Amino acid sequence: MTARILVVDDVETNLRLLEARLTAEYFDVITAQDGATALELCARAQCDIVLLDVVMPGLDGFEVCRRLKADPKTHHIPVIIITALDHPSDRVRGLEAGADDFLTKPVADVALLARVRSLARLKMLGDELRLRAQTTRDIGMSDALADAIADTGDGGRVLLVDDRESSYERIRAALSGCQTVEVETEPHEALFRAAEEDFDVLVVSLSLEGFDALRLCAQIRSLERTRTLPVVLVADPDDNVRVIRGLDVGVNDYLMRPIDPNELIARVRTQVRRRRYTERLRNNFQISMELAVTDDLTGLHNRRYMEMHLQALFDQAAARGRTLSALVVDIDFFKGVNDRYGHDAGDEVLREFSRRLKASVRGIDLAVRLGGEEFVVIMPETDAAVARLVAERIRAKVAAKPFSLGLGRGAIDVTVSVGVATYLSGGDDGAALLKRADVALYRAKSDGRNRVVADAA
Ligand code: GH3
Ligand code: MG
Repeated sequence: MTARILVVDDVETNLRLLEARLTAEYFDVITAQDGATALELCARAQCDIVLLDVVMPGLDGFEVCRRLKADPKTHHIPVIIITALDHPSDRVRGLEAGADDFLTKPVADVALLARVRSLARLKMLGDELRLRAQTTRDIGMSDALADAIADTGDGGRVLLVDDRESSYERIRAALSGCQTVEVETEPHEALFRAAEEDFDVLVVSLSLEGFDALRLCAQIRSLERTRTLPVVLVADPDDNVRVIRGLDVGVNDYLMRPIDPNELIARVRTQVRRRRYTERLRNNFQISMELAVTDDLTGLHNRRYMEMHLQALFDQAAARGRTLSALVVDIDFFKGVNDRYGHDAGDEVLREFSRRLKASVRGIDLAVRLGGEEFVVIMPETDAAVARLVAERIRAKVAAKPFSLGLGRGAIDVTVSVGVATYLSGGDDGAALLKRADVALYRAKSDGRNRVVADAA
C-alpha cells in the first residue's frame, strides 16, 4: 500500500517540485495552497502524511500543525514542517507545535524520502492499531486520544547509549529537566536493558567506540520486546550517509551535533508522546479484546467468541477430513440453588463448575459459557465415542464432590445433564450441530437428569 502525502505550500512551483519528486518514488500526492484547505483535507482523512510549508498567508505552518495536533480526528497524522529559515528556534517552534519532523529548504532528496518513508511506516502501524480498536468497539478509545492530546511528553524514561563522557553528560544535562535519563556505555548491555526494562525512548550515539551503533538499532528493531521502542540517533555532521541507513533500519529520528538542547528536548518529547499513545492503544485493544470474548463470572469464553470461532473450527475439520464434537452442559435444578441459598451462592456454583469443566477438557477444546447455567464444549478431532467419554467424565466430576458455597455457607450436591452431538461430514454446520446436542440434552433432562445422552444421528 502506498502512502498518500499532502503537500502544502502557497508557492505553486514548490508544490510541483515536491510533487514530482514524491510521485517518482510512487507516493500518491495531493496538494493544497493554503492552511485552511489543508485542514479540511486532513479532517476528511484524505492523507497519511502532511508536508507543511511554514510561511504562508493566512494560517501559517505552525498554526496549521497546532490545529491538526489538537483535533482528535487528525491528531495521528504525521506532520513534517518545511522551512526556508534555517534558524534553530524555528525548528523548535515546529516541534513544539507538535510537528513530527522538519526539513530545511532546499530539501535534500535523501532526507526527504527517508523521513517520509519512516513516518509512513509508523502511520500505518498506528492506523492498524486504531482500526482494530474500533473493530472491537473499544469504549476506552476516546480516552486514549484525549490523554494523548493532553500529554506533554515529559516524565519519560530515556536510555542513553553513549560511551563518551563529555557527550553523554551534555545530553543528560539537557534532558534531565523533563525526562529521567539513564546512561549505558556498553552497547550489549543496552540491548539487554532495552528488552528487560521499561524505557520510553532510546537515544543512541552514532559514534560509539568499537561498536557499530546501527547494528544495535537493527537488533532493537528485530527483537519482539523492543520492536516498537522509539530510537533517536545523535550523529556527527559528516555521518549523513549512516543516518540515512539508520532511518532505513527503522530509527525514528536523529539530531546532528553540535546538539541544540531545545531541539533535543523537543525531539525526545515527541517520541515519548508517540510511544505512550501507541502503548495506550495497544493496552486498550488487549483489554477490549479480552472483555469482548470472555465471560466475566467464570473466565470461560463467551457466546460471541464461540460464534466467531465455530465456523473456523468447522472449516478446519472439513478441510482435514476430521470429525468434531459438541457438548451442551446444563446444571440441574439450578434455579433451586438460587432460591434456597441466594444468587451469590448460585454464582459460586457456576464458578466452581467452570473450574471442574476446564479441568475435564483439553487445551484445544473450546469451553464456553453460553449464558445462565448453560455451557458448551467444542472438541476438535473428537469422534462420538470419545465425546461421550468426555461428557461422562464431566458429569462424574460434578457429581463426585459437593460444591462449596463459600463464606462458610457449607456445601451442596450439584449434578449436570449433558447432550452430545458429533459432526457428520457434508450438510452439517455449527448451528445444526449445537441444535442436535441441545435435543439430546433435552432428553437427558426428561430421562431423569444427572446423565449423558448422545444424539441418535
Ligand atoms: P433444569 O434442571 O431443567 O435445567 O432446571 P434449572 O432450574 O437449572 O433451569 P431453569 O432454566 O429453570 O433455571 C435456570 C436458572 O439460572 C434461572 C436463573 O435465575 C439462573 N441464572 C441464570 N444466570 C445466572 C447467573 O449468572 N447467576 C446465578 N446465580 N443464577 C443464574
Ligand atoms: Mg438448568
